[in-house]
Parts: sequence; C-alpha cells; structure tokens
Amino acid sequence: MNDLKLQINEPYEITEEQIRYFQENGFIKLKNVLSKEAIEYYGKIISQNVVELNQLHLPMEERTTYQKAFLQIVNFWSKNEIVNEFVRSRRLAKIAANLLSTRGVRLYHDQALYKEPGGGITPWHADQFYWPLASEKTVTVWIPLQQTPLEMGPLAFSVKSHRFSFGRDMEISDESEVAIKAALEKGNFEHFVEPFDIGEVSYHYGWTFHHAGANKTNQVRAVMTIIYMDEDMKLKAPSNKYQAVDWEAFCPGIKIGETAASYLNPILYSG
Ligand SMILES: O=C(O)CCC(=O)C(=O)O
Repeated sequence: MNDLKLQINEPYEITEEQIRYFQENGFIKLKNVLSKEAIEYYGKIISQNVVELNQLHLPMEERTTYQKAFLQIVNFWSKNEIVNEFVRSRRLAKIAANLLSTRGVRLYHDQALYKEPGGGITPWHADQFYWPLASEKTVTVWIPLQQTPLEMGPLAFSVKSHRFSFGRDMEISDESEVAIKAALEKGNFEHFVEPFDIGEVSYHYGWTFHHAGANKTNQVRAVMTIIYMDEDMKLKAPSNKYQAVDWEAFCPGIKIGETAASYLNPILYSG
C-alpha cells in the first residue's frame, strides 16, 4: 500500500466535544483531516476524470439555476479505481460513524461538485428531501480539493437547522432559495460561513439546511463529497419522484423496509 493510501485509512481522532457540537449544530468543520499531499494526489485524478466524464457543456447563460451551481459526477467511485480508493477512506468513514454515533456506516453514494468560474449559487436546501431513507442517520462529508476562500463559494450552513421542518419538501431551486432563506431568517437561525483550508472538510446531516455562494474567482471550486448512512439504514417508500429515482440509482434491488445494503452500498467502516 502506498503512503497516501495508508494515510487516508488511518484513524483521525475526534473528541466527545466535537461529536456533541455536530449533533447539536447539525454540522462541523474539521481541520487537517487530509494532508496537502493526499489532496493534491487524489484531487488531480478526480479533476482529470471530471473533465472526461462531464456531459454538461451548455454556456453558463443557457443553464438552469441547478446547472449553473456545479458540474456533477455521481457514483464516481464505480467509474475509476483511484477515486474508489479515495471514497473508501476508513478515516473519513470512521469520522462519519462517530458523528452519527452509529456502529458503522455504508456508502449511500458519492459525487464530485465542481463550481466553475462564474458558476452560480447553490440554493438553500436539505439533502434528505431526495433520499428514500428511513432515519435521519445520514451525513455528507464535503471535501474541497483546494483552499476555498469566501469568493469561491464554500459550503455554508444554517446552525441547528437539522431540527427545522419548514422547507423539507423543497427541491433545490430558485423557490427553495427564497422561501427557505426567509424562513431561516425569520426563525433567527445563525448563518455559518467560513473559508476552508487545504485538508479541512465539513460534515453535515442530511436534514441540515445549507447553501453555497457563487464562484467569483477565475479558478474552479473543485469538491468531492461522500454520503454515508447508518449501516442498519432501512429503505422507505419514496415520498417524491426524486426519491424513486434515487432508490433505483443508489439502492437497486432493495425492497421497502429492508436494510439498504445493495452492491452499491458497501460498509465503509464498522467498529
Ligand atoms: O457544493 C455545493 O455547492 C453544494 C453541496 C451540497 O449541497 C452537499 O454536498 O450536500
């Protein structure tokens, strides 16, 4: 095993206080989770493959709000061996299990989210709207592949919003941006936005409301994400058309009420 592969599989100790912070606020940012060398090595391969696999070639002004937000490559781990190695990082998965206070986590799916120069905002939303998963024990790690200053559109969170129910039925759209933003402001939820250093990552629950600003720089905002769920997560009946699509794409062959343990949902860490 090469040094970087070893590194991304070694444990990263998080404290009880960090776990409490995550569970209370719905997200956490953690510094030095990955080394600069690991980000450079895996980041380069991820970016090369995003260029090859990307199918969105419309000029920015002809795109929808969703398309302006980012280029998106989904289930990336199944398309490239080195990306697969990265997504299977036990270090990242163990942090996810610790934050969720579960024995272990499975992969739900992964995605690269590349916000191009001039790319638009990512409207306010909560991810779990899209997922046919029975419990709230889901978490996404957001991994920027370069330093990410405010002008580049780092991920931003609404503190404690994972307990807020308004807007849970809204897809990412111009409407979600306006309505969820207004509801969070009215509810006096604190808005958290900070730049990311190299090697710094964030984790957020599937029900935490989040968004990102536009990319006002001339450099692409390259980001890889991995979405984990409790290893005992059950599949629920879809409650919208997106959840039906997700069921097929990410948990094929699983019946409602069964553990979401398809061949696309390997256990990435179990303690
Ligand atoms: O990267 C972005 O702009 C949005 C990311 C996001 O919504 C997520 O990872 O859940």
